Amino acid sequence: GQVFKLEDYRPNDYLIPQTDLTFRLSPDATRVTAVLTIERRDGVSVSAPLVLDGDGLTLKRIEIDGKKVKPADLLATPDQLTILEPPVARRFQLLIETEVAPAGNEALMGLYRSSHVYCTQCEAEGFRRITYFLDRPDILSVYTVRMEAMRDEAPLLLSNGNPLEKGDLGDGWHYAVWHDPFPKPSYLFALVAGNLGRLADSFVTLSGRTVELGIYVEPGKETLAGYAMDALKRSMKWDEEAFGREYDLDVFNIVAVSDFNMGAMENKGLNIFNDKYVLADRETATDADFANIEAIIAHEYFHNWTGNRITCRDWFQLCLKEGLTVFRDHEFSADQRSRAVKRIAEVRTLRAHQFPEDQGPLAHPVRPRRYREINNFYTATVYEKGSEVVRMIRTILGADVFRAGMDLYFERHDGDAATIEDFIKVFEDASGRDLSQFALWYHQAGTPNLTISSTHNPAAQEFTLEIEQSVPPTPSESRKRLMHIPLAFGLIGAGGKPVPYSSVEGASVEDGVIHIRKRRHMVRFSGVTERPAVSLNRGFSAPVTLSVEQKADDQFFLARHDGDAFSRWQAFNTLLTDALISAFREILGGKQPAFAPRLIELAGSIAGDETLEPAYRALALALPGEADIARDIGRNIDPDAIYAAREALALAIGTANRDVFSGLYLSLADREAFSPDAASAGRRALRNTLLDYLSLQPGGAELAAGHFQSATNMTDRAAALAVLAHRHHGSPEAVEALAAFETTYGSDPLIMDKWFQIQASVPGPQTVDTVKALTNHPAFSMGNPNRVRSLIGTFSSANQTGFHRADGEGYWFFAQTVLEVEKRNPQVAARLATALRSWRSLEPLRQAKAREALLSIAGAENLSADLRDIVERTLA
Ligand code: HT7
Ligand code: ZN
Repeated sequence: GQVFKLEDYRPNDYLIPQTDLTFRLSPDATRVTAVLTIERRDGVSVSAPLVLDGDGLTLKRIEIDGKKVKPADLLATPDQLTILEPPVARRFQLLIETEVAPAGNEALMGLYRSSHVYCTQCEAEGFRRITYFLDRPDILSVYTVRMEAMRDEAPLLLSNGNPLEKGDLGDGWHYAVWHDPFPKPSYLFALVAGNLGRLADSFVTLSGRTVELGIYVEPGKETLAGYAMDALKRSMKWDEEAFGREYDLDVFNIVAVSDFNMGAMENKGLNIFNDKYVLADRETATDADFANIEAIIAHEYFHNWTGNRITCRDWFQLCLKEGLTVFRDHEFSADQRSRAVKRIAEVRTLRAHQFPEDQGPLAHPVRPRRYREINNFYTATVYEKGSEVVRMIRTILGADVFRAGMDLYFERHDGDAATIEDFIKVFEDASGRDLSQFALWYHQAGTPNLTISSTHNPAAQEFTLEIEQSVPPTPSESRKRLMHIPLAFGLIGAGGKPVPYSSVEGASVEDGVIHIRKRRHMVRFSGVTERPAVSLNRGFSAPVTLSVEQKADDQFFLARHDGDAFSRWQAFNTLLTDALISAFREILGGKQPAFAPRLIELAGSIAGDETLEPAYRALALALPGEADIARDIGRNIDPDAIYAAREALALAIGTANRDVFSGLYLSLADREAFSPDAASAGRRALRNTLLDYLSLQPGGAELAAGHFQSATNMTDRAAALAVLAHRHHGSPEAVEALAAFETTYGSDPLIMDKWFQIQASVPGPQTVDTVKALTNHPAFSMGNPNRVRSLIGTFSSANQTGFHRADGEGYWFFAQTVLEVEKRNPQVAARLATALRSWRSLEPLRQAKAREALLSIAGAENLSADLRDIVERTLA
């Protein structure tokens, strides 16, 4: 396949200032007439051919300035249209008519149908599946869209921008015209046509303009969009307050569809969502679903400025809009909920998804320099690490200068297709600082490591930190340059108070942040009378790993006293991880693992500490996941031994703290009416975490069954079902609860996804057979991405003992299924296939079996570019 390289970027010879589209919609043969105003750029030769992108298109008609183009004057293939000798005039009009079949479009890119609703997905390169175009983000065009459809089939006709006109066409047909005054790249084009219900509201902007808001859902489900609407209005207000950004059209519409490749899409004025991230009430959605809806509604809305008004010059710059918009949605959620809890959750996600990517064969810089298939670069590195890089800019510059830089970005680049260099420059200009070393965070892959040791010299009253940075090699980047790492820290003394110091030498230290720029720093603090415990990477100021020589006493002290809530959580989490790794080694050595009593006691005292919010306590008590432990062990992974270690620690904590946990569990029972707010969700999270521990105690299955039966919301019901299915697999209580859930929710696909997920993540070798059987369940479909991700995705990425079954059966089933999904939807199959990216860290026997499975995918006939790219890089 072709490799696209950043250094090959050139502006196109032509521009398309205006795009007029007419769709005559029909499931198997939709006619698309595109009238494009084409403009040759200044200085370009008149003989320069015009080469337009296509993807599987059928050309029906082509005219230039109203005249038919002769076949000899063009080259037309399904994937490209070349006008060999365009008119001499600088501006001309090109009419292209194509025919597409939305009903048969299972790849869900371009124009497709989801539950009889016509909809589109054009990012990254889906527009070329609708018409021939310069389908690249630096071609900005003003769109006018006319849709014609049978009124019965599609009473609702939506596109980007503002509605202009609508009317009847006779014979049961009608039409609507929409106009978007803001020039936009083709990836932001959208159309929706169908029969949908509407939840309506409005928002008055800072400058007093009224915006009509609409959320469109399957008829009858309008009330389930209430939370999403509330989140939208809060997002609009927040962006005005936090970033001075106001909405710019008269209408803002969101449409929920049930077949969608990703979470949602920020099309200008017409966001299209996976319905999983819109529909919610207490009966159908968990607290995690509510939090996701809030975050994703905000994320897509925030793209209106960071992505749409300022877009990307090319797809190498994807992090320009994605990393920045993730940072913005994180800040929004932190302001709406608990900042500390949000930060811990973000870091857990980053470590679970981005660290393995950065440390494995699919590693790439936040701004990649090469790709074969752009769809495979919507990654945790671009999104989550991209967000961390923006956060570090704020840490380095301070909140006020950061905001000044953002203001300058919006002022300088509104209407542009910009680059990461443009983004960095606004912060250099706003601060007067040189960020060239910092910019390596965008250009260099890999997770930096800091090795840190400390000494205290009481006689000299000196406290010294020795810090060494290293960046491990990653594919095609064997030599790394030194990074600028902002490391927030605290020196903590008796009672948790900060230990004062009079001066520092060896590195620049500003506002509690050590700026590490060299390979080695010896940072000396003077005037330090007592030996402090050192709290490092506070708030997770830099996305790095730490190798710290830290006394266990200090770690326990920090877990009780660190004033930085994130670092306090981190200290306890590190203690748990260290204990789990020791237990893993003991189990491999044939021993019974033993745990330090003070660790077990600390778990009990955190659970009962009323000064800590319940959500925080729940996060602290949630043991590191099996994959987290595997990542920290690094090599020669035996998932069964990790599972056994984790179970042993859960049992030890639950047994020693049984009375405290039981009392707390009872006291947390919901007494008030349901609310999805963060505080109520936090209480449910803590209670459900305690249930998990208590379920391992005598009477645990009955307790969980009671919890399941008395649940008044989906959070508690799903949590109890998971506890029964995972901890009491095959018990009468588990069997009965699974059956009851299926009976109650069998006809609701989004709720059945939870049922699939819970069963796909049951630990143990038998689960591969359960998952195979569930592929034949009437609620399952290989064609629906949500179903595939719930069953196959959960099994392969969240079931360590099931997927990595020692005989390789999990891998074989997975390989076959990936190929089956690929026939319909290559993008979803390619993402699924990344589950094997860490295969080299497995123990040798599993490693060999995983490799065979990967080779069997690689050897399949007619592999899509998407899947080939992932599998070949994984094997390289
Ligand atoms: N910008 C959106 C990306 C997206 C996408 C990409 C490839 C294929 C399908 C897709 N659906 C949405 C989502 C976002 O980050 O906001
Ligand atoms: Zn995004």
